[in-house]
Amino acid sequence: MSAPQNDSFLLACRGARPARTPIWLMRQAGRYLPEYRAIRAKVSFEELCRSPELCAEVTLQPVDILGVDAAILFSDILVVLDALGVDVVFDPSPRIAAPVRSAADISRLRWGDPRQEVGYVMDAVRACKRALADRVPLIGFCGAPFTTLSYLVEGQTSREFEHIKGLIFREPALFGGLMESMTTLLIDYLRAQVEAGVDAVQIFDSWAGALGPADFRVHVLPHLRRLVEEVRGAGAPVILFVRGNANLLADAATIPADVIGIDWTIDLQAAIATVGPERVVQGNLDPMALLGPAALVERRAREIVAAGRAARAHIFNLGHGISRHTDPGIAKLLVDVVHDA
Ligand code: 1CP
Repeated sequence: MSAPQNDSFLLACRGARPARTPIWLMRQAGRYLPEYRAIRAKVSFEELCRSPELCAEVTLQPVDILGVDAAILFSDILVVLDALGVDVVFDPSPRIAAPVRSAADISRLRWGDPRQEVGYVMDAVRACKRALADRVPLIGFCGAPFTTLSYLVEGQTSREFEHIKGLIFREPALFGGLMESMTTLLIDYLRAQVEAGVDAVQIFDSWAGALGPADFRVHVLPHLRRLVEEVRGAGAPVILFVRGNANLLADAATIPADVIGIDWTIDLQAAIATVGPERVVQGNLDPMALLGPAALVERRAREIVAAGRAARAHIFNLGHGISRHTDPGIAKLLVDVVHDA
């Protein structure tokens, strides 16, 4: 496979400092773009995820409209649950009619081969690569084991995580077995994405912050470590994004991910001091800052680029997904400012 013409993102993943700071935005394809809404007016989210050509079209939208330095595959962290025989509907937030909470529920899960059960994701990867024609690299992704299981066990987005934390504290061995199986599935799933052509992968532990540091270390970290180590063996750089509790960062950084994602709840400078200046970092503008005026966006962006110079390399991103209330013009301004800084 030939190398992308714009390789600034991959250079930074590998620890080099390209001439311009590379930038992409978490959830960069989505509802804030009128072009995305136009496609969603015609097909449901579920149909979109299962249509490789439409996935490629929305994956490329932010590349064309904003000029970002990487594309991220259009999909969702929960489509992999197809491999378990679990139905998810998007309303637009995910809902699972039959959450998995007991040993009996767990024993009914199917653990199919993601290459077969979610083969449409790998078809979408190939369609994206064809459509990108090596303009920028393509990022694949999955939810981390804990975040993926939080939806499976809670049945929806949760505030308190009472069911999954109940499982951890009541039946730690049962939870550990479930994490083990989910980790194995996600290793296969990311390896299949790499084989289909993605140039890098990001693991989203969006809800790890629901746990305190001691529980994160015991119940989550060993599985995340195995996931990252085994996926790195497939040859693509791995970005690890653990969101929501800056106190987890020091532990997360003990995992040999190529890039450590930083959320917006910590100053980038402090995050770099925590993970060490030899690591590559990605982040970390508060996505809601994009709801402010252009001058504020420009000032904050320049501050983050300046702070990022203390790291071995820095990939600019938001500290979480872009808000659907974002003006695409402001998102474009952000990309231009980062490239110019
Ligand atoms: O079209 C629609 O209105 C559906 C909304 C939507 C979209 C656009 C959902 C449902 N998922 C997605 C796409 C998506 N999800 C992408 C690809 C787009 C891109 O990045 O350009 C990615 C990477 C995700 C990942 C994802 N889904 C995460 C991890 C990232 C994060 O935000 O922390 C999570 C937690 C989900 C679950 C999910 N799926 C959809 C929504 C609205 C959510 C979040 C709901 C919640 O907060 O629980």
